[in-house]
Amino acid sequence: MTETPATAESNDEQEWFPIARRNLLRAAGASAVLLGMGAGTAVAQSDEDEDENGDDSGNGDSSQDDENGDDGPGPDDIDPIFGYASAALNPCAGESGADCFEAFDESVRPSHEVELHINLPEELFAFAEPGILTQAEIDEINAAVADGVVDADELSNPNFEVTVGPEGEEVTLTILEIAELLAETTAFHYEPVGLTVAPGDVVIYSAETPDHGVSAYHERHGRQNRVPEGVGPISAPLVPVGGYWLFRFETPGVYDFYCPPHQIFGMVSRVVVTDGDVPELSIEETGRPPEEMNILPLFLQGLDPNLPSEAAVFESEALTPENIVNEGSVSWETVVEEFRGGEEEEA
Ligand SMILES: [Cu+2]
Repeated sequence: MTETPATAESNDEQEWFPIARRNLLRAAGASAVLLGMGAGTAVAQSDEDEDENGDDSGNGDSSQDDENGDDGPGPDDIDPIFGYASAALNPCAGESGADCFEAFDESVRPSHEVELHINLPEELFAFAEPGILTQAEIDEINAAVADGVVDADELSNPNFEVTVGPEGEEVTLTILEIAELLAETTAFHYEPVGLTVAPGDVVIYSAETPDHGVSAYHERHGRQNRVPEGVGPISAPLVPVGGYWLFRFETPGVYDFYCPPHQIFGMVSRVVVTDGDVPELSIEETGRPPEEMNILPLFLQGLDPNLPSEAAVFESEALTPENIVNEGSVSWETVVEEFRGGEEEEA
């Protein structure tokens, strides 16, 4: 499923469209088959699956029998630490609707989705090369972008054109356009970044872009414990694009997660498991705390989209356990806007 405006995820769509499209088409076919069968006993199936009774839900290990994992998980397939990972068709990939959950066996059916995203406009990298922009231009662009809203009159020469690229493939943008691209950059994130679930609920994490994981802040990962007491060192493998990871939340409380490759860019998230009350956030000093710095500007040659660090994400008002419970889910956009607004007041 997806909920973000096309503009915010345009890079996702351009770069990953072929895969997302293929999954979408396959998912549509699979859903039609399942809906035709009716009943909640159906499991996610491949086109090749000849089972017309949809009764293989009782076979908990069916997915392990198929090297493509296309039969999907069955009962007991979600490990309390490692969840259930699949490189196979994700019925909830891309633009699928909420009925994608129906493709899963009832025993493991998710009731929430979190998407793993990268929104880094490709054009930006061409301009984020040494010697393309002067330090004065970079400083001015960063200042204009800091609050997330770029006005032409914040720039001394907004229509000045900058050209990059090899002969015949040049790209030209104005200073204003570069600033606008930077402001649209929301980089590496979970969507939603804050989520409330009930004990026993299954969450599906959908890899819309590559190289993401989901790991709990846990002492056995060398970090502060930021999960309820007794909860283990939860972690997903790197989830391949178009694939998914399922996790069942049982113990009430607040769970903080990071994406191992992208935590340094602020890619973290919080899940609150509750029957209705607002649980306390518990932090034990068992290891490293979340980083206070977002290093994305280092990768963009000083261009700074002003995004929160992992520590700043967790400190945001939008991600207090109380707000997450009140809202049900909190979008990354909300956290980014709060952070950029806060920076503006300080300036
Ligand atoms: Cu990531």
